[in-house]
Amino acid sequence: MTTTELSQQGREFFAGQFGQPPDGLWSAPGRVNLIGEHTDYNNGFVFPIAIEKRTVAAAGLRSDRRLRVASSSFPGMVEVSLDELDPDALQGWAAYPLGVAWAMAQAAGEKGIPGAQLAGVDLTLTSDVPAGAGLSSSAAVECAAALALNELWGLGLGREELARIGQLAENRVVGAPTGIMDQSASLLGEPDHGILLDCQSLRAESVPLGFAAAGLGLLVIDTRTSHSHADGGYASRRRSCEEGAKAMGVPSLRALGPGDLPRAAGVLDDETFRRVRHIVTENQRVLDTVAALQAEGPSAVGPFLNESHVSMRDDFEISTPELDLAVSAAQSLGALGARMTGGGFGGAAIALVRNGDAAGITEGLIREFARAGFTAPSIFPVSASAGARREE
Ligand code: GAF
Repeated sequence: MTTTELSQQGREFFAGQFGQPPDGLWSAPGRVNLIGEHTDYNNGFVFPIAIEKRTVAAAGLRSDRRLRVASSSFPGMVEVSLDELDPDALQGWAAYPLGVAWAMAQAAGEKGIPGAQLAGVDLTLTSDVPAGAGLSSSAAVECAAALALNELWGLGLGREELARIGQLAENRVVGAPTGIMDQSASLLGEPDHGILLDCQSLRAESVPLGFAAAGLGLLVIDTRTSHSHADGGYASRRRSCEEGAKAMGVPSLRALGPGDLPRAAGVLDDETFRRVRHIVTENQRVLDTVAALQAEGPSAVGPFLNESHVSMRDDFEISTPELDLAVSAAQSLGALGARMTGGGFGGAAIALVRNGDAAGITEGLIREFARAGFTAPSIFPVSASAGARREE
């Protein structure tokens, strides 16, 4: 769906819910991470892109203190007063936009704008980012809502602050202990560029990808096995990383390089060592990927994607049989590189392919999934697209 069509739907949905047009429309994209998985909360490096699938927030100021939110993907409207916004009481899909409103009110307070000065808002969400596919539908909602509220409330917060607000909503309100990558990708993305983000300094560099010019494209293979980062697997990986850093006497795993791994092998138990080795080698792979891209062009990144998958499968243990099949089948069908993307335990893989091979690889993947008795995957191309912005 084009953003114009999505905006049109958003405008109509808002009018249907609230009986008047919105004050504005803001959109934010989902993301695909090219490489750098679980490195963000270890203060490491990530290299995601924003994708063309987006969430549109249509919003309008009210004259009272009510917040009303509705989503075209879920039934019902959720209403709460700004005076009763309790981060522990928000649930379900509405926890994302209302969690952002709560985090935003905190940020306003820190800027010396008392929460009592903020007006109520009506807000609707319309999206074509598939939920649960590892494409960060949640960050798209958070960033679209954050952009809308930032402007309607006149807070003037910068993109780095908005990314932190989205992350805070997700950590504190939704209860998923995620890092800053997804919100940063959604807010900072640019067409045909990857975002090299240093999650320690939050310094972001837009790196030209040149996929299309090289005749290459990126396929998403959504295994349609869903995942949730509020479940135990993500949190337990995060805990292992923190324990590994503590045992190694460093503030975060970012402080370790490949040269520290022999010492880590002596200090850590086998499982923690493998978790740590994934983070340390993955940070290096992000930097190597960007260096190879810049020196040799996009077809040089394939081997790093493949290595990243092996590391996630064997060391970090966040892959699934469906993701492993998506990756191995894509590789044997001619992809230049493939890996699972996102938090893992389900969701999607990506494959870097020559455009002329995309149809054959897609057919072959569907065949292999059927042969394995898995649910048919949803396979579609994505390209690096614009970050969050006001549409109207
Ligand atoms: C999820 C999280 F939200 C991100 O912060 C990141 O940790 C990712 O999993 C794994 O790289 O998308």
